[in-house]
Amino acid sequence: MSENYTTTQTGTPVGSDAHSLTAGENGVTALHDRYLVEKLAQFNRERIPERIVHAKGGGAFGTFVVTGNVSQYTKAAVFQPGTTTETVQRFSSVAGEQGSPDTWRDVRGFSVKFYTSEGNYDIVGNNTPVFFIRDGIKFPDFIHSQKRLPGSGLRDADMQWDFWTLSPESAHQVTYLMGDRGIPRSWRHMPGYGSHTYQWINAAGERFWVKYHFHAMQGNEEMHGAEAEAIAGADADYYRRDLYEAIERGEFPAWKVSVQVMPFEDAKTYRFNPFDLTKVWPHSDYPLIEVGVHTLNKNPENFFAQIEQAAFSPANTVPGIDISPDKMLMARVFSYPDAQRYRVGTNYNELPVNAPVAPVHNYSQDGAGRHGFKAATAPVYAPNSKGGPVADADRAGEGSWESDGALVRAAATLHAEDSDFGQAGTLYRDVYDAAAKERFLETITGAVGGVKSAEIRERAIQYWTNVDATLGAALRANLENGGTTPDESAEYVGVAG
Ligand code: HDE
Repeated sequence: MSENYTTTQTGTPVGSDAHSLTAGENGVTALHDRYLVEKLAQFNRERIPERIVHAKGGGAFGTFVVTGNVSQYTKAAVFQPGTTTETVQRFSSVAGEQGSPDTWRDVRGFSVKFYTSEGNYDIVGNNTPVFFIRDGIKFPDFIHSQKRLPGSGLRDADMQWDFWTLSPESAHQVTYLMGDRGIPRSWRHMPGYGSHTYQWINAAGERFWVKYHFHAMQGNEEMHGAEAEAIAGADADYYRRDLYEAIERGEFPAWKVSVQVMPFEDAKTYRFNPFDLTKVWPHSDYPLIEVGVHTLNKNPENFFAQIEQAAFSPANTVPGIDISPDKMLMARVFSYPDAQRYRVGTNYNELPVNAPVAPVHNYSQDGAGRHGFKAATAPVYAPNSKGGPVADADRAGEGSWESDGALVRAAATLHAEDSDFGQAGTLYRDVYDAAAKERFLETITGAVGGVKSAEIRERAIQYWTNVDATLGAALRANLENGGTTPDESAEYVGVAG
């Protein structure tokens, strides 16, 4: 008798994988055919809600090795000289649903979970150092404008550009998006950023502000318009396949991890608001400092269990690292665990891919899917006189900053050189070479050319003129000469209109 036999979910051997239980060969199906019922019911429940953003992605496991010495800035064990930490990383696109082509123009997610000895530390960033908005309250609106019209279910250039041109803080990130960074050659050939400003705390309790940079050691490479469109049609999983097959070949992609470090007190007077996610810190102000090397060297054994269920969160910090008063980051700290409780379940952190290597001591218990538990004699409340775990502020190493004033709803105070278009113009003029500028103009001509409303199109031309006057003039000329005139009758009046 073979030991390779089929069973029910509860381990009972089954009679057939090909025939339902019926009354005679041609008779009715028996409702008590428990294997048939179980198989169909299990099948109906194979999908969990996809991520509301970053739904399409892929990932792998890796190793982070500290190669620098940043112990003067942080006491976090993961960043101490000589430390090696196992990791899992997920790459993603932002707006596309599951099944959408990897090579559509988009920002790419770049998330790393470090299984550190002091708990899991997650850096959940993108392949661009900035973002479209600077206050999380606008995030659902932003994403709505990038996804689908409520009526037709179609994407809409008018929605996209209506939002962007009415949110000028988006200009820096849109300049990245419409540039070559918008379509990387692969996930292996793109940089990653923590994007936000974070706080590091050293062993003496001194605080610093930092920004993370991941530089692809295999180099940055991009693909452009026609090639990306052809691949999108031929292979929607191009990036996922590239990463998986490279690791299978033993071609392990690696990123050099560095930080920019700002002294705590500099934040108040720095020329840009250092907590404004639409801004970078010029490297001339705060140069890169080497931290380590992150290498991806193991493919997932099961994509759903280990990548689809992976839960990355900016809320996952460790002693010596904390968040900063960045309004986007503070909103994300709530949103990610909330999304993961909804998407994966209450006890998502018990899943192997999310479980820490560090011990878990607390008083949480029960909840759907719970399978870990403490000894029956362990107290389930604090404080207690039964030897239960006790919070230790020193060990926690939490960060802090001064925050005062009446509760208000207002934009952050501007720093000397804060503006919505300044750094976008610098990126376009000083970083994009002539060929990149040419490709950029072609891309925005196509994108803005898709806008039907004359009013929104005019705002888009003004938006790019604010980034760079020459660029704006060239865009206007292209649109007028290219014959893509707005359709007055198709004025986008929004859902309520
Ligand atoms: Fe996200 N984001 N985000 N985001 N984000 C999610 O979390 C959110 C933002 C990013 O591979 C969600 O578990 C808010 C910035 C990545 O699993 C959700 C705001 C940056 C991933 C969510 C932002 C990101 C997500 C969806 C505005 C780069 C995929 C499912 C305050 C610095 C992580 C989930 C993975 C996923 C919320 C803005 C990157 C909905 C509220 C800025 C890479 O919770």
